[in-house]
Amino acid sequence: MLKINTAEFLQGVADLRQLPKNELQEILYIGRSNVGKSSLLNKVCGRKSLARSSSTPGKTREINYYIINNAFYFVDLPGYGYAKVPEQMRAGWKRLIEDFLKRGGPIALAMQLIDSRQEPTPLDLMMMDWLDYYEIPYLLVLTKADKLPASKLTKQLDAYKVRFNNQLTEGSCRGIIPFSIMTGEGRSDLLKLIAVHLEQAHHLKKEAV
Ligand SMILES: Nc1nc2c(ncn2[C@@H]2O[C@H](COP(=O)(O)OP(=O)(O)O)[C@@H](O)[C@H]2O)c(=O)[nH]1
Ligand SMILES: [Mg+2]
Repeated sequence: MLKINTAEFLQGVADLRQLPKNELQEILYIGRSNVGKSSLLNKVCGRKSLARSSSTPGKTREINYYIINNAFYFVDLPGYGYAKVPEQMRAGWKRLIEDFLKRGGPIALAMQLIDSRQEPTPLDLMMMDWLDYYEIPYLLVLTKADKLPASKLTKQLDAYKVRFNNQLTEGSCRGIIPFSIMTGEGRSDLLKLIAVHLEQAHHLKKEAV
């Protein structure tokens, strides 16, 4: 299992020309505002306030880079789906995210976060389509799992597995993981899967040389 020794905020990127010069493997975090992205990042890193939680949802439009163990990046993509965001800003978000995904950077794994109590939104589905299209391996992380009784969570997990069977078998979805910052559920699974995908990406890179 991956052990996180150091985790530091590196920089915000509002424009792809500002990407870090030092290219390292990336683990992406994606989801709508308020889905629990900052909370999950902090929990995974075992830190209280590494990821800055914005008081105005939808305002953080930058791609935030964190450097982990001085070896790879956690990349927090700007949250989406906040109703009050002007259309022009939304178009900017879409362009930034798609350009980012298709730049062919060393993305080892993406986490697509969805609230365990809810259905995926049209933007969640669009993101998953992009991840499949660009063949970026991803996990569906069902957040706030503590807010559902165990039986309902199991049902919801089964429903997601049925609904996204195609993505799981033919697309690039590598699993569906319930997660909670309250109980710690899902944390060790995520750390294991991050380690596996960093290792795989490392081997792929070696083969390409
Ligand atoms: N009960 C519970 N609340 C959570 C969990 N994860 C996040 N939250 C709460 O959901 C709200 C939004 O979380 P935040 O991490 O700021 O979401 P973000 O906008 O996606 O970064 C906050 O009030 C969190 O405390 C969880 O696993 N369980
Ligand atoms: Mg946040």
